[in-house]
Parts: sequence; structure tokens; C-alpha cells
Amino acid sequence: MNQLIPLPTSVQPADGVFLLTADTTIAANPATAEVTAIAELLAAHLRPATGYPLPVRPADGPPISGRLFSLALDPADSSLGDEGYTLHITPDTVRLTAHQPAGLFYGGQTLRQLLPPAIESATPQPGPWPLPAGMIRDTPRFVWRGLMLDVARHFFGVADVKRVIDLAAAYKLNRLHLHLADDQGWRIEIKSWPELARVGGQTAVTTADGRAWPGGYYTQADYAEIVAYAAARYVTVVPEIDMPGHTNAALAAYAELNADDQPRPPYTGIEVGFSSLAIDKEITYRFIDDVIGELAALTPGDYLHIGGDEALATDKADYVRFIERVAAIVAGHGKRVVGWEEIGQAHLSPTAVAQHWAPGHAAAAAAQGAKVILSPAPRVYLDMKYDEATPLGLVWAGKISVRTAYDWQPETQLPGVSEDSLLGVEAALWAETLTTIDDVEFMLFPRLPGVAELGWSAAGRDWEGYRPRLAAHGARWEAMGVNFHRTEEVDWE
Ligand code: TNX
Repeated sequence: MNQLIPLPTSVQPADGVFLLTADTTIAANPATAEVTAIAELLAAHLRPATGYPLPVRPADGPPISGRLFSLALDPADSSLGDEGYTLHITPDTVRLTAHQPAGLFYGGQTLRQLLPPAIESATPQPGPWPLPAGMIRDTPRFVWRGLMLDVARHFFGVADVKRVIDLAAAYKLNRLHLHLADDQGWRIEIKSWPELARVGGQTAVTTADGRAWPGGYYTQADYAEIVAYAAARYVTVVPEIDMPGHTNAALAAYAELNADDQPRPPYTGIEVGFSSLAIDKEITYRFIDDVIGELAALTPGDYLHIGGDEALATDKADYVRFIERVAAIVAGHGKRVVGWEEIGQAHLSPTAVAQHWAPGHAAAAAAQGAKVILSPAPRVYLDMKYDEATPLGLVWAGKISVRTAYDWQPETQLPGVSEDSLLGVEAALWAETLTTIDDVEFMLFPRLPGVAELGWSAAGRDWEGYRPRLAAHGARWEAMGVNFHRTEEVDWE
């Protein structure tokens, strides 16, 4: 029980173990579609390595013989909130309870970590499968525990995104922010503006050794598949269309979006800050309304991200006017607007969310009542190299060791942004230098679990306590086939 990441709120070990055996049944109580789906997902995680049938049954159905593992909603314990759970393990039973279904999902993730690492294997392993007896009660610190994936600089297909969702959800992250459009690529089909994906979807960043790299985009059906897969794992997809800068792919696809009506040539380098939508043209806002409207219809989550960073080719007054107008468009489609912290320069409604990364506008956003997500670049830009020897990654925000990504305090990170303004934390993975899922895994692991712990665990965090817990996860990643960085900061088991 001392290897869990994120660190639970309270853990009381007891004597003995519960042995997961071939005659274990998972009971769902109540056996609603949602609770049953969580139980089935957990069973699906445990079946390949154990080889056990692990049937899921309604708790109020025919009597269950053999060993019992129950998932139950407890309407009385509202102190568990929307995401908390209790996990009570005795030599005879496992009882997982939560106030809301998400808590059952998170308790299931904890349970996976309590089993031997071989449980993560895709093929039958010898076992045995002990779960240590004890009692865990666990609730999250922040409602927003995110990961941003840049699919614009290089495209990652549906299977890769599902893999990222699985790995993030295993550490109780609950937001996947998809950076869907940038200078180098447009990655989502928009039916009313088909050239965005058809033209803008063709390009990607040229690799450092000069190879053109294929683009790609999600059809709306692909995107819906990602959203549904994420939702089943209690991850909300937050789509981002970056604007008014970072828009060359759109400006290449449609001449009329440019102030001079000239289409821009496709761009496959890694400079930032040179592009801008035409702030004074009405067609710009028709375009945005159409894009936001289609995305809003495809996105059940509350949030739409409009970027707003590094608009270096837009002057300040234009920028402010643009952001205020676009924020109103997002609200008009029933969504809460999220933007990089530069949007703090505009007038914001208190429902807006500003994402801190570096340039110093988060306090201005918070002062207007907006909420803040913390993605400080020198801590959680996981596209930065670990150290000089890292073959992938950038260095503009520094080198980010595993300790650097973990060893900071969200509560006091930003002067002028008080704790009640904080919605949570989000790691960011920009993809200028990353082309494959192996690259993505290498940069995320082992740093991402530390950011997940900052988002989930309110107290008890410290680097010396974290190191040995993290070390125990190496064997899990091996069993999962995760390409992780074996940093010497940790004594891998
Ligand atoms: C800054 S952070 C950017 C991105 C780059 C990233 C590379 C931010 C809001 N803008 O456009 O991809 O640095 O680390």
C-alpha cells in the first residue's frame, strides 16, 4: 500500500491479504449501465494477466458463490464528492464504494496498483494475485487534472490517443486537452469548411534531420470515438483551436481568412508567432462561429479552448477585441471558454479559464474572477528535455528532470493567484520533436505521474517519499510496454 501514485488521502494497512482467484466475482451495486461498465472495464484490465473469468454480476441478482469483490455507490457519503472513493480490503472481500461513478473508476485504478506489476501484462502470468488488506479513503485536491497533447505539430492517430488516455487515466488524470490546430497542421474535420482538414491536414513539422513528415486529421467520427473512449475513463476532452495566431494551416486552406486575401504557403518549421487571422474581416467570425459550433456539438464536456497564445503578429488592441468577440461566440454555443493566459489582457467573464504557462497574465485573469489552470513551462512542459543527454525535446523553458516536474507547490506557484482561483494543473506535451507514440511515452514517463500527484494529492507530498513509490512503477510500465526514461534520479526496482 506504500507504492500508490497519486498518494491517497488516507491509507490504513491491516494484516493479511485478499487473494484474487479464479472464483472471484465482481458485483455491481446498483447494476446500472454506468456502474456495470466500470466493473467490466476493471475486469477487462484484470483478465489478461490472471487468465481468470472475473464475471461481473448485479449485486441484487442470484446469490454469488466464491470470493466477492463489490463496487457500490453509497448515496449517503457525499463527503466523497464526485471523484472520491473508499477501498476496504479484508482477507474475505474487497469493497469499493463511492458517492459517484467516477469514484468507482478511480478506486479501480488504485486497485490495479495494489496488485503485483505483472497484472499489467497482456498475457497470462503465474500469479498469485494478493491485494494487501487495509482501508483507503481518497479524494482529489483539484477538479482539473489535465494533460495537453499537441497533435498539430505531428499527428497522432486514434489508437495513439487512446493509449495516452489509458496511461493518463491510470494516474487519475481527468482532462485531455487536444491541441487540434496550429501553423503546421489542422487536425479536425469541419464539414462547413472542408479545406481545413483537406489542405491543413496534410502537413506536419519537418524532422530535425530534414524529412517531411506526413500529416493527418480526425474525421468527426474519429473525434467522437476519442471523446467516447475518454468519457468511459472519466476523462473530459477539451478541444483547442488556437487563434488568432498559430493559424497558418487555416490561412493556407482558405485565402479569404487572410487580410490580403492571399493564401499562405504551408508551414512545416517550428517558429511561432508569425501568423494571424484577419481581425477586421467579418468572414473571420463566421469561420470561427462555424468551427466552434461544430466542435461544441461534438464535445459533451463544458470547455472549449481558443488558444490565444503568442499572437505576436496581432497588435494588442486587435487581440483584445478579437478574444472578447470569440469568447462570446464560445459562450453562445453553451461552452466555457479556456485560453492560454494571454487572454487575461482582455475583459473576461468569471466563467472563463486562463491557462498559465509563462508570460505573466494569469493574475490579471484571476483578478477578473476567471479560474486558472497551472501549466508552468519550466515545470510541466514535458516536451522539454530531461537533461543534456535526452535525444528528444526542446530546451527553451529549461531541462525538466523528474524531480523538477514534481517538486513544486501549486498553491503558491503564482503570485497574485490565490488558491481559490486555481482550477488545477495540466502537463503539456508539445510535439515539434515527437513523431511516434514511443516518443510520447518517453517524454511522459516517468514525469507525468508526478504532475498527476500534484493534481490529486493535497498533502503528504515530498520528493524523498515519492522517489521509492515511483521506482516501483517501472515494472508496471515494463509489463504495459511503456517506453519510459530510466532516469538515474530513481533507483528502479
Ligand atoms: C510555446 S506554450 C508554445 C507552443 C510551443 C511550445 C514548445 C504556448 C502556449 N505556446 O506553441 O509548441 O512553446 O515548447
